[in-house]
Formats: sequence, structure tokens, C-alpha cells
Amino acid sequence: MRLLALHHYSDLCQELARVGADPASWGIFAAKAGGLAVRLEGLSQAAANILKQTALICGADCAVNRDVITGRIRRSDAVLFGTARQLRSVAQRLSGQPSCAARLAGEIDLAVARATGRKLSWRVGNRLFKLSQRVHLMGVVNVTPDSFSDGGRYLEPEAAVEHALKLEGEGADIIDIGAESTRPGSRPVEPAEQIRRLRPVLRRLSRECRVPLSVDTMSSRVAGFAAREGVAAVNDVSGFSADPAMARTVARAGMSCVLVHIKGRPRTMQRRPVYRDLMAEIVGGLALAVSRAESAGIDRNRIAVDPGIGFGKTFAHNHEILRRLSELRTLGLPVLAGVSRKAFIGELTGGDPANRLEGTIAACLAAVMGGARVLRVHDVAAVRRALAVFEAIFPSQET
Ligand code: HH2
Repeated sequence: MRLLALHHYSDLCQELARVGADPASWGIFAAKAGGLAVRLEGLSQAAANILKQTALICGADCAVNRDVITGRIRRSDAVLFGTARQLRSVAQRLSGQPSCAARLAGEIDLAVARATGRKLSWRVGNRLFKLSQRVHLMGVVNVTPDSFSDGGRYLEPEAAVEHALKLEGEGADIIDIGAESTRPGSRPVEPAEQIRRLRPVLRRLSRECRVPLSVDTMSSRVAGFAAREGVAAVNDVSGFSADPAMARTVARAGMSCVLVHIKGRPRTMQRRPVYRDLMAEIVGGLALAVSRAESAGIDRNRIAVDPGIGFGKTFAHNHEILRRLSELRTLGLPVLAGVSRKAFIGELTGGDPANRLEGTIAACLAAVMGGARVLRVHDVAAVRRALAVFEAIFPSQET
């Protein structure tokens, strides 16, 4: 099961083509794509027929392969369209049908629960971020000589500490400190060097900063060191895939984590990344990362997921991710988005990374509209002000 966000006609057509629905029906589905859309996979011909008929009885609709009706195909995927209420009644009716169709009832119920669930929180250290009440901000501090937007500015421990405290004062809920740039083309930084850069900064911040700290690293050695210095979370842009000991280290230390989707590794990730099905690969990759984390013993309420804007993605991929971000609701976990100052913004507005504020705010708000509840940003004060306006227009709907 995967929730789809098909509010844009081109995304709808792409998904209907994938299922093999008759192009003559695409216009009909366009009128129904305003509610929920759920992709279901590998249905037998009988199950696809039963699902389609049940959907129609309940006022919903369902796209299946055009050859289901002719009997020339044995298996088909499906996209089910309808309101939450309609889909619940589809699920209820299916549960009384033959087992090939009845097994879909649980998947459809889960999809509706994930799409309509309003309470989201993320435990970090001893704090509980109530994400359904307001969007939270992760402020970025790069203790690096070469980060794409602020490399070299905070390499001196004094400057890094001062900057982190400034971001805290501006309203950051968590401060993310990195000692290794992951910009396209960057080379790995040895754990010992990351630790050397981090040590004086973490030592002071863990005493002086009142909000929790996270460390941006793919190395379990660095994560273990950070835990001993009082850091509450690990932000791993490889989603625990780069270092096999990472999940265990985070679990043992009782830390929280951000699991990011990446295709490839920073050094080569932007060399013409290709996806067969972008959103399916991102949601599938994150689901795998989450199961890696949970099997190691990390509590589910300590995990946030991130689609990895710019991590093995073209500019067009980044646009599609932001347009369809609400598909990550499939995972039932808080979504963090990192769009701040990135190249896909500069490509549209011009300007070097430090001059991409308007585009950053636009992309942040697009991410929030798609369900992101934590934003990783360099410009905390400005994004906080933009959110004050946005959240007055769209107040929290927590009941
Ligand atoms: N982006 C960067 C680094 N870490 N972490 C998460 N969770 N999501 C992101 O999108 C993300 C991230 C890249 O930004 P920055 O840290 O400013 O640059 P650099 O990697 O060059 O230090």
C-alpha cells in the first residue's frame, strides 16, 4: 500500500500509465483525484475486478490495468480514489469477500488511518516535540571548511558556538551540527577529523544550549562520541546505510534519529541520477531504513524521515518530491525536509547560496503544505516569521 498525492495532472497521468489504465479514462479519474488515492500492488484478476466493483458501489473509483476486463492479464496494480469515508466502506465490504480481495481491507484501512491521523510527535532527548501543534525548526551549524552555503564561516569553535546560540535565540527547536559536508562531489571526512572539529563545539553547547542537539554524520564512531557529549539525535543522510554499526550505536545510546533517503553517495550522487519510480523508491527506501532502525531497538517515536532533497536527485526530482511530499504519510512518521539554500532554488532565482532566502521560504512552505513538520534551515529567524503568517492562515487541526 502507498498513499499517492495526484493533485497535479501530470502526476496523475504518470501513475495511471504505470497501472496500465485506459488513457480514455484518465479524464474521469482527474475529476476524482481531489480526495485520497491509494496504490495497491499485485492484485489477482479476480481481486482487481472485485475491488473495482466495490469501489463503484461505495461512490469511490478504482483504476486497474485495461486488460483486467478482457481477462488477458493475470495480475494488476490498482489506484483507489475516494474520500476517507468511501474508502472505509470499501474496506468494510471487502472484508466479506473472497480472501484474494478481503486481504486488501487491512491495507485500505491502514492507508486511511495514515492519511487522516493528526497527532504526530517526535521524542528527542527528554523533550517531546508536539509536531501537530506547530512546525518545528532545526537550525544548521556547519563546522566545516567546505559546506556549500556557509563553508569556513563556523570552523572556529568560538564562531560555531556563537552561531548555534544565535539560532537558538531565533527560535530553533533543535541545533544540527555537522563536521562533514555532504554537498555533491564532496569526499568523506575521517571520523577522527569530524570528532576533532566537533569536540570543543559540543563540549560548550551541551552546557550552554537549552534546546537539544543533533549531529549530522554517517559515522557510528562520531555518533557514539556525540552521544557521550550529550547530543540527543543523529541526522544520518545515508539513512543508516553507510555504516552498518550506526543503528545499533544510536539504539544503545537511546538517541533519536533522522533517516534520510539518498541515492548513491555524496561524491557521485549528482551524476545523472535515474529513477524508475521516484516516489516509490523514496518511500520504499525509507521504509527499509525505518525497519533497520526498529530492528536495532530504536523506539518508533524517536524516528523522523526525510526524502533527501538534492541527495541523488535532479532539480525536476526535487520539484516532484515537494509536490508529492504527502505520499510520505504512508510511513506514519514525522517528516523533516531540508530545502534550505539548495541549488534547485538558485537555478530558479539566481544568486549564490547565501542569497536564496525567498526561494528557501517558498520551498519550506511547499514542504509544510505537503506535511513536513520539521524544517532544517540556515535562516531560522526568517523562516520562523514566514511560518507565523502561514500557521495563522492554516492553524493546527489537532483535536
Ligand atoms: N542537507 C544537508 C545536510 N544535511 N540533513 C537532512 N536531514 N536533510 C537535508 O536535506 C540535509 C541534511 C546539506 O546542507 P548543508 O549542511 O548546509 O551543507 P553541507 O552538506 O555542504 O555541509
